[in-house]
Amino acid sequence: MPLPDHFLWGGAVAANQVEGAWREDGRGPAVSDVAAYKPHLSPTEYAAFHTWTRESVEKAIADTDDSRYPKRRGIDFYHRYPEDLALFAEMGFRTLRVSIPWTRLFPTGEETEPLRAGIDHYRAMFREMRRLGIEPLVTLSHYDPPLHLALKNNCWVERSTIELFERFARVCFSEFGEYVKLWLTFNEIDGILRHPFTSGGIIPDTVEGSLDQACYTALHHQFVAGARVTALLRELVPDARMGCMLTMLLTYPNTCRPEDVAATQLKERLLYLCTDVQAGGAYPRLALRALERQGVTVPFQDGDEELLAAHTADFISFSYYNSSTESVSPDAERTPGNTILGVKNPYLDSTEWGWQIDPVGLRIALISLYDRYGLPLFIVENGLGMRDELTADGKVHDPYRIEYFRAHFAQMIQAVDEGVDLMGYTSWAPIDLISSSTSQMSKRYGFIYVDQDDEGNGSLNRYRKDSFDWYRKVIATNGTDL
Ligand code: BGP
Repeated sequence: MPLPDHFLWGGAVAANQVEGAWREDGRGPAVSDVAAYKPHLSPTEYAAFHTWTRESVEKAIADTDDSRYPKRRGIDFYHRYPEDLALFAEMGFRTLRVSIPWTRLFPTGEETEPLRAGIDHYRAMFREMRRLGIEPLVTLSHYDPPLHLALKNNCWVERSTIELFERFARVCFSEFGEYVKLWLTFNEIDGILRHPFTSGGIIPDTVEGSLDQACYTALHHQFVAGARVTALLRELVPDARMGCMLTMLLTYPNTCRPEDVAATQLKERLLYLCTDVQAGGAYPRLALRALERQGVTVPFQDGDEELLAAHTADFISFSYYNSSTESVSPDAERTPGNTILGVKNPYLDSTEWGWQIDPVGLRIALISLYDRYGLPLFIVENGLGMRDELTADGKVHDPYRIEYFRAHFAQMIQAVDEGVDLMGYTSWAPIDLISSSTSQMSKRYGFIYVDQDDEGNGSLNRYRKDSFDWYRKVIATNGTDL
């Protein structure tokens, strides 16, 4: 049996998509609080960064009609976490990935003292997870930089944000380190290049100079911050481990035309830029040259290179939802998918949101990453967003979801059998939540159904879907019975 006994099965959520209670216990506004649900926009249009302007952000924050901003209400996990954790424990979870919003501890990001209420809340939650035998896996930054810093100076574009973030991380490690031994720095750190506002607190129309330059500057600051908090974790919680986190956007050449292969290679080089820095400890020469050719300079300061080399990640985590296809031909048929426009792959089916389902791609991703870095891997997001139907007798029949996971698990197990060192797997998401890219509730991922619609109507009651029992069985048999 390839999966080790200690394999960490579980699920993953992000605070800004589940917690709600956005004004409670002194929490300050985060960029996620201004994400409105806009039914008339397609997912790709919605997620496109250019929809954020200073005017739209200020208008949204002044808008007191919370019903238009689903991430402000989430699924009320802030209050209902004991019930939800109990359901996860019932499925046999050995781990749960959550995030701690910076603004629950430092409302603007600039305070010198953290909020006690925030600390107490997460201490209680992590204690409860431990009591249930669930190992917390905690992301420090998951698409929720403080809105104050975004409006003040485009947050991560400013180098001084590094110290502020370090202050936040120090509180997290000293207050929660007793319970939390697995940490991640930035969720999908590469996301800042595709959606700079939600990822980096960058408001495009307020950026001086090119947006590309601002994004790579911010990314560099996140790399430096990541290395600094990794050093801090080693000092404060020596038995803990720090992971980096990448959006594993696997790309195939559309044809064997050499130009398609070359274009794919370039895409791949930029894809691995983040893990090369965070896990490998340095910017690769070819990627630096590619940036230079784009007119982008990395804002190195004295000591940065040594710091990045000294404090690399202990493991590599990643999200994997779909693959895309690269073509240089203008006639190739394009398909929308998670803000990335790729070319339609005729061998794969897509979801309603244009995400191409590719289980074999998961094996390819695992092998590529392990081959390149030789570090332990952790799949921290993978799942299927679909519309589900709650029947009158409180059931949700979701064979499509079981089929999706079954196919992905088979490939994952095969990769482990081929020699990949895989620490665990957390599904996105074990419970229905607000979609990151579209702010929809109706794009559902969970094994647990949450009674709430896109407008926020519903009892918020939780229901076990058919996939709930199936996943429980998979965990109980450590993947032998799919
Ligand atoms: C990842 C994010 C998650 C999550 C997931 C699904 O990019 O890290 O926060 O939401 O995508 O995306 P969506 O909610 O847009 O379907």
